[in-house]
Amino acid sequence: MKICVIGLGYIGLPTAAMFASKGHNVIGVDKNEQIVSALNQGEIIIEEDHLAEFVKTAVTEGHLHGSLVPQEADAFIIAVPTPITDEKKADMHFVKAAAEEITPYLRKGNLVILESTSPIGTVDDLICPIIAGSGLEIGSELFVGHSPERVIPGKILYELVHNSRIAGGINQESAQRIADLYRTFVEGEIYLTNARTAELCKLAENTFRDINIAYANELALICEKSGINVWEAISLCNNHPRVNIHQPGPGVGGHCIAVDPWFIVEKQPDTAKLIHQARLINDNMPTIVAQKIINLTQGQDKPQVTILGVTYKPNVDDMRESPILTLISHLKTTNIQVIAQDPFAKGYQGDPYQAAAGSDLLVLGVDHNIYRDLDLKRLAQAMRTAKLLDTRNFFDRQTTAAAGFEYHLLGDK
Ligand code: SAJ
Repeated sequence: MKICVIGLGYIGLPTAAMFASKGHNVIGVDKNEQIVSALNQGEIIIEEDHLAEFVKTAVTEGHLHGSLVPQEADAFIIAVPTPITDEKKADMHFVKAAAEEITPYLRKGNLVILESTSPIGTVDDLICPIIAGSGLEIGSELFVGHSPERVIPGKILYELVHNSRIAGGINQESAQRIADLYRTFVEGEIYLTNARTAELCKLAENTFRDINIAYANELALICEKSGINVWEAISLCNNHPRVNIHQPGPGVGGHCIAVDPWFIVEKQPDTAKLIHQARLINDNMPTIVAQKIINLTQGQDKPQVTILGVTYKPNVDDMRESPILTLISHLKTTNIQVIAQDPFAKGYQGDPYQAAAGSDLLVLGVDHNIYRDLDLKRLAQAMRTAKLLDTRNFFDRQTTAAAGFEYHLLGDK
């Protein structure tokens, strides 16, 4: 089949390469000239394990091409960003533009699939009216639906193949055609449903995780006040066969979990109360950590703090919605001087020992595996006051104490 994938980001590009690897003729479309010209040379400008080699092979074998504009194809997959506005509303202008862009190229029998995470009703109320402009009858001449991506950054290629998938169509025929297309590379189950259910499921999965993390964060604050170590408590609770409490931390970041629950709240603010509250709890964590930092550096002349980790989660280079960036902007409104270091984050890749030199507090913000190699003694010696605030239960209290640190742990007395 000829497949046109609109949007070559963290989802569109791996998906395009995956279809190409199975022999389909894939056109990857993006407005960004840098992305398109890199792709046509078999290169990528984003970081994801094994993606560079995978894309290179697809391009070299002649199955994947980049283009600034769509072309006629059998199937069109829309994988453009759905960011959030300052008012916490889904910004759908990329999806709208993509639907408008493909409309002149649509032909009888085509399949149009929305992959971007979107509010309930996007396929029915936004996409279908636009592509109806092709003059083709929706449901019998044009098949349409939503098949949300559910891959986790860092393991995208593995999860694209092995995760189960939802194929939500505007009618049964559309759902079936979507399932048949993804079956080319999906080894997990593919479940058929309608488009609205598929839209809700994607949002509900990420919201489940957000609420669970908010619960862990609330427990962390409760435990601090009760003189209990929340990390030990959660680990003990999770021995129960039906309990799986997530981990607390300095907040929830990324372009999915910190964003998607708002797409539900936006449509039904009076009903989605728990979902809204979880968002507020998680969004408040950087403020809570900032207050701890202020308390731990109180009385210090010209306090300086070094933060290890800036990305939204460990072992990735993505800084979108990172709670650590929020923490840094909070601290910038105080008299505390902040130095941040992160081996993955562009602009923060300095030497960790130099970053810690002369500081009064070291804050572990992101639990990158590479921080396991840090020489804690050397870090403590470089600092003016060897205090450590661990927001991820990454370090061991005894080990840090032996290295000379006064150790403080989020969610502990
Ligand atoms: N986090 C915690 N505690 C935890 C787990 C995560 O504080 O116990 C924080 C992380 O540090 C990070 C944020 O949550 O700041 C989100 O990270 P994540 O690893 O939970 O999720 P994402 O955003 O990288 O990917 C999620 C995944 N959704 C689920 O696991 C339900 C992925 O499968 C989705 O495809 C992706 O969102 C997406 O694109 O929607």
